[in-house]
Amino acid sequence: MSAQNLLLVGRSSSHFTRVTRVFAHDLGVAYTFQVVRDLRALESDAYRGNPALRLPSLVAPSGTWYGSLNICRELARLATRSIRIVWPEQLRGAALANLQELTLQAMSTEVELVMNDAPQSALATKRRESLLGTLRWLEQNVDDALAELPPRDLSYVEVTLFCLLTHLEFRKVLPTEPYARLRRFAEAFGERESAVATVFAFD
Ligand SMILES: N[C@@H](CCC(=O)N[C@@H](CS)C(=O)NCC(=O)O)C(=O)O
Repeated sequence: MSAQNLLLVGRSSSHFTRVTRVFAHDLGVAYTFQVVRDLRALESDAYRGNPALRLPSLVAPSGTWYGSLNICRELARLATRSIRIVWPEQLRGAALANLQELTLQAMSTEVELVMNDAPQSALATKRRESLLGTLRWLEQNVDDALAELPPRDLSYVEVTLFCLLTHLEFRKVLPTEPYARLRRFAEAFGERESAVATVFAFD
């Protein structure tokens, strides 16, 4: 698949976009990147038709795919490189499944906090508590949960967790210093070529 046939619509500062770029890199799938300039745009055209007004989207010969998991799956179908991927539905046991759920929820909570115009509101206070409680849970459970993953080259749960943790620092939403195990995980994962190639930046 040539870069001309695939258009990834997102932002270099977006953690959900980064998830898809890590997958594309590891899968060896080339794409053209189109930046969504205004995250507050109210027309779905700005997001390649996504009526939820969210990014990323992937415009492919098979159709336009909304959301990072859909996009990663389509990238895996398009790839000629064969790698072992662990998808969310393959996670066995509550610890790993909850790690995935809480990571994705924290990513969404973080988006809400970054976009929030009323940081002192009761809702924003609750969301920050939610994020703090989630990080405490992730810290306590990350090592045992990840130890249950089967042999793999890539897993959605690890990529999303890495993108969450690095984004918290990048957008200065919360410091990650108190979470030593999570930081160790992020440091180790951050050495991968695909992590180095997709470092957050403001477009
Ligand atoms: N479920 C979507 C969530 C995407 C999402 O929330 N993206 C953020 C940027 S990282 C966004 O579009 N935010 C705009 C908004 O919340 O209005 C996915 O997995 O890609």
